[in-house]
Amino acid sequence: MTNHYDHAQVQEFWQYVWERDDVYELDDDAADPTYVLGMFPYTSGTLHMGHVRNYAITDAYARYRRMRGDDVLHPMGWDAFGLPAENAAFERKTDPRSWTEACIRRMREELETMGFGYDWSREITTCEPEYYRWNQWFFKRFYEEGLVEYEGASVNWCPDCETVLAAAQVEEREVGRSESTGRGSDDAASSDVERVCWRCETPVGRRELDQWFFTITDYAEELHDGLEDLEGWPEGVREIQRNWIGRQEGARITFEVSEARSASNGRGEGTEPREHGTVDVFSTRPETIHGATYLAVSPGHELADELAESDPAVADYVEDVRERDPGEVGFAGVETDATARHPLTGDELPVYVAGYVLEDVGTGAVMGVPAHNERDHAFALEHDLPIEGVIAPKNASVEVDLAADPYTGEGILEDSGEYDGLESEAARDRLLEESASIEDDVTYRLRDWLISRQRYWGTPIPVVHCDDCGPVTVPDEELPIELPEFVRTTGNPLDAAEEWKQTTCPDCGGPAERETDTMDTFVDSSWYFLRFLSPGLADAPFDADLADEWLPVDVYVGGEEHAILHLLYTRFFTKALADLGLLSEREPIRELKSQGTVLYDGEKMSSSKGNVVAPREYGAETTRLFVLSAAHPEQDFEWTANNVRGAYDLQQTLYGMAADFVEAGDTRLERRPSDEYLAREIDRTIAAVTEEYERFRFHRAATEIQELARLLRRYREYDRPHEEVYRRGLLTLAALIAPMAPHLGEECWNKLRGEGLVVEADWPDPEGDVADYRRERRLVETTLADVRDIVDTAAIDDPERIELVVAQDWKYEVVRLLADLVDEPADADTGTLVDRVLEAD
Ligand code: ANZ
Ligand code: ZN
Repeated sequence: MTNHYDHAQVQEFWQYVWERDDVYELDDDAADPTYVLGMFPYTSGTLHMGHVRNYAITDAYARYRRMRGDDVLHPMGWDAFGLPAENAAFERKTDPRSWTEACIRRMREELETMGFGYDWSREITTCEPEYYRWNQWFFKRFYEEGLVEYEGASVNWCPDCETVLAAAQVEEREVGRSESTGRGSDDAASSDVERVCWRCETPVGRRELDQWFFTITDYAEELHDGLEDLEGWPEGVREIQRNWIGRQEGARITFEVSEARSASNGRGEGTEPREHGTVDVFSTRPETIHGATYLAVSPGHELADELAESDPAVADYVEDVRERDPGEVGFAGVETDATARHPLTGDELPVYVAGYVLEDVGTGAVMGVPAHNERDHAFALEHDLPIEGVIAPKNASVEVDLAADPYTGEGILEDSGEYDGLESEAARDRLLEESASIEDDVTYRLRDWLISRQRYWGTPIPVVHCDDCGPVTVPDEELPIELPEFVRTTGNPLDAAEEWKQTTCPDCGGPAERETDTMDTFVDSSWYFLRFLSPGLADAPFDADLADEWLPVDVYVGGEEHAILHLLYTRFFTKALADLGLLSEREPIRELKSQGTVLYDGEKMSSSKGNVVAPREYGAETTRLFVLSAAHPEQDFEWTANNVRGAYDLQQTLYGMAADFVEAGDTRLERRPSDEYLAREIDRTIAAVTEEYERFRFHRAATEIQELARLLRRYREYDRPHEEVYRRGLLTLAALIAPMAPHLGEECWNKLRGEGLVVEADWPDPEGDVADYRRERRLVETTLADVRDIVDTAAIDDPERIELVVAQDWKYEVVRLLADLVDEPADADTGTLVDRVLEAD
């Protein structure tokens, strides 16, 4: 075809028209818009293929919903705080704000070039005081609600980024044994993993610092149980969250502890036995209690603190462990002067302080059962503690050598007094019922959210430190606490901003210093979806009435790497805001789609790998169409020049067909069987594409559209097309492709109709009963396969079979194939055709 589609010009024109007509702007009085959101980009400088794919998906869906008649909220903003801006500023001798603003300008232009239909009137930028003041406001509300803690903690520290890292920002990396530090690690299993910073991959160390936390653990249960009902979320993401929250059912067992042995080992000062009250342990296997041969508390446990006061060995050990990486702690430990009374047997058990017992898991204390627990077994070997088996495998042929390995399975109790002979589960039930010292309990592995960052480019924490009053939050009227000017320095620039730092205490009026930590940027992204509702609101973070009507987000699309951090924090925020009475929803996102990776030569396409194919290289629309048609959104796919070309050709074809129809004008008016067939195929395609869009299967929608285009083309090549039927076919193609390729859709729509915008057009409706056509389609397919088979094998000596085929005479394709075979016009009478086919044999 001679009509060439000039994509650059077409794109520019329609983008201009959309903007002029504000077609993507949503009115505040929309009753219940469909909220479609792509995870907003971090302002790194340029869009990569992952962004393009992400936003092509949300855009196609948003456009589809708009054509279905929904009001659509499809906003965009900038996740603009964070360390890379600071690093870039440092390297380029600029400041984080200028750098970030330049990134935003560039990325916004790239998004506009792609023609994504955003309501830009709702654009938000997290590094603006109008935005981050609400982070500070939320911090204060959380503080008042008891959801904020300020605690000295041994924290993960990245020496390269010079900042604290949240647990979820520490990644484990396999290292070869030869590379291991060899610094006396006793733990063979863990010497193979190194804990590194998620951003710069520098090995992470420990530091003791006063830090701000959001107590997300208060919501552990709801965060866990709520996953069950998130039916619109991929099971993979739910499972990752479930594991991260780490719900464990078990029992809390109370031991009485006293310092009874101080006289005998000569380490303690006093000879009087000292009472230490009780220590609770958490166990998932309370029925092993008769096998407990010691009690161990973590170095951060209050009993360890108490004992350290009078016992230098304990003090030294506690100090030593604090400075170590958890992976290096191994099974070292120190025996204390204390003993614990076994709640059932009354035996006195030795009490250890041991680094393998984690401070914030369970109660921070364990009963050591070396016979049935891996870690306790390793500890017992190291410290020569007795190993007493109390669970025998049910299957007597299973060999158990407790000196070598623990038996960790369930089984039959032995050496457990009155519980002997019971199965594990029955024993658990009875113990819980009968022993006052054993209570049902659930623990979670989830840790509190450490939000303090010792960096400049983030939200200042709205607190001042007063010598007399301690940490005091800043009054609401003083918000936002804006960042001072950036200074180039190693460490935290806020520490160097003396003038900004010195202030007065809101409580006593005395001199005070501002908190110099800023908030983790995940605070910004935890609630940004709310700010889009009312981005300009000056006296509240969001409009509560709109939130009631417009939430939750109907569809949220982003990378699976956000399965924990962002998506968990967002859920936490929503629940906390609901409990503050600010929101009625308790879950932020109804349907979640995690999109797969775009690969290039088998590697992830990313700027750091230097293999990004610039979205512009093939024209924006080609890129969009390609990323959508290449694979299901959740699958990875390979970027190949060939397939990109395919997307480009499809545009040329569709445009060429529309232009040719308008220009050629060689249509006819009387209807033929082939027109009926085509009309049905148009209907069938509408129904099929609709269903594919509903399910986010854009790749299948594209295939259906392509097939209809092919059919229309053959129809056109074969005969003069029927004016009305053919026009409907072409308009249908324009409408169906428009969500994925809106510029092309507009151009074809405009050619065919001369007026109106396809973005504002109604989604096409089938004219007939589609259910039947689907069945017909299957029939046609088998029939066609038959005919091809006949043609291929020249097996045309079977008149009955041919007659069967041809009897369905509306099947234009069949008629045409047969006609081709015998060189007859396709509108020949089918009876004649059969005769001729048979004659030809
Ligand atoms: C006694 C026991 C006997 C346990 C037994 C297990 C098996 P897993 O094993 O991963 O499911 N635990 C409890 N608090 C801890 C802490 N703060 N630091 C380290 N370990 C801790 O986790 C459950 C088990 O982890 C608990 O059950 C406890 O050991 C240990 F045959 O108690 B168990
Ligand atoms: Zn004060």
